[in-house]
Amino acid sequence: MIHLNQTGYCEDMPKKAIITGKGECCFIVSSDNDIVFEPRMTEPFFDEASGDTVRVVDFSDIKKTGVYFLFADGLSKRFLISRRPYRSLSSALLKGMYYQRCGCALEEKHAGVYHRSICHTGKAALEHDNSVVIDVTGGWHDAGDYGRYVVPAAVTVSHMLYAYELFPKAFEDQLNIPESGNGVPDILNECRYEIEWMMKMQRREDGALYHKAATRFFAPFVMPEDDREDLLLFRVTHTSTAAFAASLAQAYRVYKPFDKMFSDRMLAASVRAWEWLEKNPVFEPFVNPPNTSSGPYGDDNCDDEIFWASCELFCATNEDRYRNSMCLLADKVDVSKLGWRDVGGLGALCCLFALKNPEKVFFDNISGRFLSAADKSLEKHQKSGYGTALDADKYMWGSTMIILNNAIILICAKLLTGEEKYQNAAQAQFDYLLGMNATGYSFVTGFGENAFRFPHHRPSYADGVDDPVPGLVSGGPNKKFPDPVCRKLLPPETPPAKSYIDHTWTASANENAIYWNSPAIFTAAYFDSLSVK
Ligand code: 9MR
Ligand code: ZN
Repeated sequence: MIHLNQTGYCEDMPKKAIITGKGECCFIVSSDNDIVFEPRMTEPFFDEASGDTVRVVDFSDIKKTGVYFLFADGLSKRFLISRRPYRSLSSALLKGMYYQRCGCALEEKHAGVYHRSICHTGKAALEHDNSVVIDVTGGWHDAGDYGRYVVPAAVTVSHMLYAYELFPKAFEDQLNIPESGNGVPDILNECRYEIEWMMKMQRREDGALYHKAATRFFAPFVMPEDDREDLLLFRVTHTSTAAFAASLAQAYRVYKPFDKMFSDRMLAASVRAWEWLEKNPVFEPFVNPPNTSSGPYGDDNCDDEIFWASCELFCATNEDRYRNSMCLLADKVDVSKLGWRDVGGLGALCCLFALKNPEKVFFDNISGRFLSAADKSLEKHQKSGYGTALDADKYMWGSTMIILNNAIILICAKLLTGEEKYQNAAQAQFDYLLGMNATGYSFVTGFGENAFRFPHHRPSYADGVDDPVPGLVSGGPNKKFPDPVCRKLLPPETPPAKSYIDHTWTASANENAIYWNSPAIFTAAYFDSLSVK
């Protein structure tokens, strides 16, 4: 088999593919037969996560743009080299967020064949006290389901805002979403749609955040507008209040040049959330109440969320109360985690890239620990046959997220140190997403010759359109919790990196989620920004 980046390679960047055969007759031909090239190839070596014996083929020396074919062992794969290969991918991943919008119709002029009517417009009643009824219209559907959850929402927005802050050149105002052309980059227009919803999830009386808005049970596989069950609101939580405080304080800084009033409103909301946390120090982890089944997003530790909020609020206000909390918690949290449960890495991004004049000792502490995490990812990358920075025993629900979050860490390590090795390792994670992985699938709908086609995504299933909604990222291989369909179709000895089938009924291996799209947006924006000269 030949596994490569099915979206393409950038003319002046490294280019690698993986082959699992003997590598006999391995050569590359351009489609016009102009170039015939014999690539370098490593000795075969064993890849634990996939059980494959692989060779890495390196054709970085080909720099001429065009269509090529890689031949090896009697097989061939087509690929592209171009000047700006990731521009449309980066846009599509962002547009993928637009397709997740709730509480508005997706009009044909923006959504094409994926247009649909307005959904989930009813008010939501508090699950344990139906005298509380509020309007929580808007935001993005979390994933293939229609729940809307504050913690993953905040994390997603933050990934996207950091992508914008660090690589503004990759973002334009022409995505063809309703706000396009308003003079604000569309990534900020899209995030604002989520932020406005998050602000509705803040309890008016005291600034705490309701954990989520969802129907009692996951909806059947119908279009969102046909999901007519009552909406419920779930109790306020510390994790959602802190993650909200953090992401809104970040958003305050990002939107300030575009809309001062909106920006001030976000800071005020963020401070109110923080003040609730101060007054309510007793942390109670969230569990789904009995007889409900939407995403739990439970978490038994809130230090990392509070650390993140302290960093962003300190950055926004320069006030001691946030600084003290930030310094107090810094050593208690893992500063390299960017997922929905562990968010210390988002606080680290704030310290490393946004804080003005951080104290040297503090900065060195965070950057030292951050870079040592990057080095661990780098080692994993070097050890892996496919170059994937993920240990064989870590292929679990949403493995793509861990891989892409490692790409973010590696990219940031490149930004901090200037060292190419980090960028090259990050690229292997990006190549993984786009097909250079043991399954041979590209994990972005609509991108690649062998892109996955059957996401566990209700609209893609129910809309009557053949192709899935484009620009969605799959959760990827999951050795740990395969759904019945995986257990039935995959032999038990299937290696972790191959524990995947492109099938609608595998929530644990083939769903999409907003916080899997967002690190892909970050990574694509970085690689795209390298080709904007
Ligand atoms: O991404 C979440 C994963 O880490 C958890 O193991 C899993 C089970 O709780 O839930 C995943 O999140 C899902 C959420 O609960 C509901 N919406 C879809 C999410 C992606 O599958
Ligand atoms: Zn909806």
